[in-house]
Amino acid sequence: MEPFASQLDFHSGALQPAGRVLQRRLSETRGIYLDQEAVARILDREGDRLVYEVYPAELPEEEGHVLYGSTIVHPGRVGDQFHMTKGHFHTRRNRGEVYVGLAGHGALLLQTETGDVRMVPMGPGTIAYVPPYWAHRTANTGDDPFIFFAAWPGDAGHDYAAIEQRDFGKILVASGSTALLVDNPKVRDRGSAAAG
Ligand code: PAN
Ligand code: ZN
Repeated sequence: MEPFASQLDFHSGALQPAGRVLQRRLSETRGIYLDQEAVARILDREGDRLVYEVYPAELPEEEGHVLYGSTIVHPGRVGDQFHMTKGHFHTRRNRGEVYVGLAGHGALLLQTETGDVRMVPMGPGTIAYVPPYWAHRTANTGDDPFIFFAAWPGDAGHDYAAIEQRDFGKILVASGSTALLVDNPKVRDRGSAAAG
C-alpha cells in the first residue's frame, strides 16, 4: 500500500477521504437509554434525531494496519442522560485504542469484563488511552458537538453484543450544568435480583 494522508476538519469533525460514514440516529440506539418514555416522546415530537456520526478511514481491517476515524457526538439529552455512543469491547479483547479530543466536551466511560468502571473527562487536546480489555463509550456532556479522533489496531474488531447484554454499570446524568457519574439502576437491579 502507498502512504497517504487524509484531512480532518476540526470544526465539523469530517474526515476526507473517508469510507462509509456511519450515522447513528436515536431509533437505532434507543436501547442504550434508561428513559424509554423520553425516547418515545422525542421520536414522536421531533422525529428521528441524529445522535452521532463516525467517519472511518478506508483501510484493511487486518493485523498490522492501524485503523482510524473521527466521531462527532451531537449535543443533546434523552431524559437526563447525555447523547452517547453504543459502546463496545474490541472483539480481540487485548487490543487497545487512542482517543484524541478535538472539539467540544465529553466523557469517555470505560468498563472491564468484571464490571469495573472508569470515567475520563475529554476536551480539546485530551489524549485518552483505552487499554486492552476495557469496553468504551463516549458521551457529549456539553452544548456543542463533541468531536474526537480515534486510532485502533486493524484486527481489533467491534463487539457490541456484550455491552448490549450487560450494559455499563454506571451512567452519566445531567445535574444542572454538570455531569454526574451514578450507578446504572438497570445493572444494579439485575445484580440484586441475581444475588437474591
Ligand atoms: C470508535 C467508535 C466510535 C463510535 O471509533 O467506534 O466512536 O462508537 P461505537 O462504535 O461504540 O458506536 C472506536 O472506539 N473504535 O474502535
Ligand atoms: Zn473501540
